Amino acid sequence: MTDMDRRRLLKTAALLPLAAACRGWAGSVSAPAQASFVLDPTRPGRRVDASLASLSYETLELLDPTFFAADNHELVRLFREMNPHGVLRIGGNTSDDTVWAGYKGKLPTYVPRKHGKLLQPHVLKPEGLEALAGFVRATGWKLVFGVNLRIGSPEMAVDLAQAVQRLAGDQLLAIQIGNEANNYEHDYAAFDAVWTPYAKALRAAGLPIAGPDTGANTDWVIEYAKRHARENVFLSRHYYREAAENGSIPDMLAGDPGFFGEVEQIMQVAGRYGLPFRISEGNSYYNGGRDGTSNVFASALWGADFMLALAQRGVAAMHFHGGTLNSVEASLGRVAKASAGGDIVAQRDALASRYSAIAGSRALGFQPRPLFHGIALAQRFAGAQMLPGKLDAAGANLTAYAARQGDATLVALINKDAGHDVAVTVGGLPAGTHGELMRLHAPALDSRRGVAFEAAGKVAADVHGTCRVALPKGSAALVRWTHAAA
Ligand code: BDP
Repeated sequence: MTDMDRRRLLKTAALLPLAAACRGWAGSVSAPAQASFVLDPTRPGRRVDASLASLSYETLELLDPTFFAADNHELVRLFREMNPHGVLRIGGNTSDDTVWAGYKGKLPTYVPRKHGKLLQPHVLKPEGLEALAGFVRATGWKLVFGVNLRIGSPEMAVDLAQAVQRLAGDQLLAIQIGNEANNYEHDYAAFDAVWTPYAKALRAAGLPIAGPDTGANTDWVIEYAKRHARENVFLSRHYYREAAENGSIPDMLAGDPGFFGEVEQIMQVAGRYGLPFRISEGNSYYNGGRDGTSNVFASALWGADFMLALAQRGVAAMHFHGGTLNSVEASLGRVAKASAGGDIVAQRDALASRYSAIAGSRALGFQPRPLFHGIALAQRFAGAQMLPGKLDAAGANLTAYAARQGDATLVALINKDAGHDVAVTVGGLPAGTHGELMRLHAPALDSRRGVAFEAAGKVAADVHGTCRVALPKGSAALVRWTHAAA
C-alpha cells in the first residue's frame, strides 16, 4: 500500500458512520486478516498504576541546571502531557561516575571504567539539584534518585541523598544505590556486601530506599527482595531488548516472550512481599538506541505494546530511558556527534539520544518523538483494571489488551504487522454501547514524522456486544466504550 492509500484508508475509517465501522471493512484494499478478541469482563485482573508511563534520565543531565528546571516550560508541558502522575528516575551509568560537590569529606580515588575515557568524575553542583526539585514540582512527578555505589563512599551518598530530600521533599519516592552494579560487582553476594553499608547509612538518615536497579539480572531482584523487602519502597531492574548493533524494526516488533516469563517470576516474589515492581530504566536497544529503529514510528507500537504487556502482569511502571544525546553518549564513554542542519524538527531530533521519547534542547525547544505517542496510548489505561481476553490474531502480528476503567471498557489493538491489515471482531463488550475510537498512526513504520495519536470517530457494539475494528498494518487503535446507550 502506498502512503497515499494508507492515508485514504485511515481517513475513510475515521469518517465511517457508526454502523459501517462496526459491520465491515470499508477500505478498498486486499482482504484484511480476520482476527477476533473476546474479552472476559467477569475476571478482572491487575490494576494499572497511575505512574505506568515514567521516564529515566542520566545524572549527567543535572550538570546543566537549565535542563531540568521549573522554567523549562516546554519540557514541563511534555512531561505533564505524557503523564500527570509520572516518576522521573535519575541514574544511569553517569550516576556511578558522579561526585557531589556538596560533600566535603574525603573520597576514595576515582577508578575510570575499563572502556571509558573519563579520567575524572563528573561533579554535581547544588544548583543542578535545586533546579531538578523545581522541575519535579512543576511537573507533579515523583523522583527516584540514584547515588554513586561504584566509588565506595556511603558518606557522600548520604550527604547527597539528604540534599535531594531537603529540596524535593514529598516528591522524593526513593533513593537507589548504584546503577547496574552487575556490570562491576562479581555476583549478588558481592553487590549485597557493598550495598548494605550504604543502605544502613541512608536508612539511619531517614531516607526511603529502592533497588536493586540491576541491568538484566532477575535472580538479583529475587534475592534482593528476599533479603531487603521489608525496608524497601519498590523492586527494580532494567530492560533493553538487545544491543543497538543487533536492532531492527522487525526484531523490535517481534515481541519478547522470554522476558515476560522473567517478569512473572519477579511478580510472584513482589506479590509475596507486597512490593511494587518498576522497570526503572529501559528502552528498545542499549548502547544508546538504534537510529532508524528506536526513533521511528515502529518504536511507538513497540512501546505501547510493551507497557501494556507489563501492566497486564502487574508491573507498576516502565521508565523509558532518554534525554540528550550528549548525556547518553557520555554514559557509554563516547563523545556525542550530533549531525547539524535541517529544519528545526531535524535539529531538535539530532540533539536527543536515539531512543529518547522527547527530543530537543533548552535553546531549540522540545518535541515528542514517535515513541511518545505510543506511551501516551498505553497511559490511557492508568487506574484501570486489566481484563483477560482471548485473541485469535489470524496469523498477523497483532496484540490486544482490555481493561475496565470506572464505568468504561478500554480495548487497545496493536497491529505490529508490517504486511497485513487486520479486521478485529471484538466481543464481550457491553451490548449496545458506543466507543470513542483513537488511532495511533504514521505514514510508515520507519516514519520519523507525521506520527499521531488522535480521535478517529465513534464505533458501536451491537446487541451481542460485538464490534469490528479495522486496523491497517503498522497501526494501533484504542477504543473507550462507555456504558451509556449508543
Ligand atoms: C544502561 C545504562 C545507561 C546507558 C544504557 C545504554 O544504565 O547509562 O545509557 O544502558 O547502553 O545499561 O543505552
